[in-house]
Amino acid sequence: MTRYPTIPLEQYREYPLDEMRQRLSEFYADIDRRRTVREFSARPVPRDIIETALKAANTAPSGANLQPWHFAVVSGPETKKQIRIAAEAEEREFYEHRASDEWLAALEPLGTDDKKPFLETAPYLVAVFLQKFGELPDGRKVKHYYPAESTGLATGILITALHQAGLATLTHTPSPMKFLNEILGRPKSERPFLLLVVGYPAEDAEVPDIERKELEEYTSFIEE
Ligand code: IYR
Repeated sequence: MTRYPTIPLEQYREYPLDEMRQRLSEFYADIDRRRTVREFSARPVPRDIIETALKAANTAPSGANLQPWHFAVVSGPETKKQIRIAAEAEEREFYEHRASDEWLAALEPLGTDDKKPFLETAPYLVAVFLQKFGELPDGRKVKHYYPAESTGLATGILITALHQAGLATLTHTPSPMKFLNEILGRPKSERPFLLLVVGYPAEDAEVPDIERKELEEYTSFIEE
């Protein structure tokens, strides 16, 4: 492989410190309002909004810049229904048999159960797939590096971009999610990573009154 040619870093912008603080505190105040929503409105969202958010997601850093993700964007009612039926079947198994008592206890405060009506109500379901391998135009396989980390980063940017646009999301993780490959026609080399439910919150949506950890609880600064 030959090296990429290099170009000057013209897109970088430095801000004076006061502006840096201002921008960051505005960003933090905004992202701090993000809540995972479980009740969605059926109001449509234009496709270009989703496309731009996906372009933002695709800027995520990735192992060897191989961009090891695929986003299958579902808006068709028939496909959403198939996904709901399959997800609810897995979830019934999960809540009734597979989940440990400890896991069920951790979920209890959230009040989640095996009913997933939002999978049909919300205008978009974005199924995020992690590609263990990529495929060259001639069919040869290319190994991907750090695909889980990379796809997680891309998904984080996607959620942030959609929040920035004023849309709500739910990171849904039916387990196992193999049914998504079948319904969405994705190859075996792709592992379903999560199902992102996207739309406006329902008018009467409520969220659990949770708290986030304090900075001191989740950070350590090593200054010598
Ligand atoms: N996948 C199940 C259970 C679930 C698991 C976790 I971890 C959550 O934060 C929430 C739910 C479901 O979607 O209900």
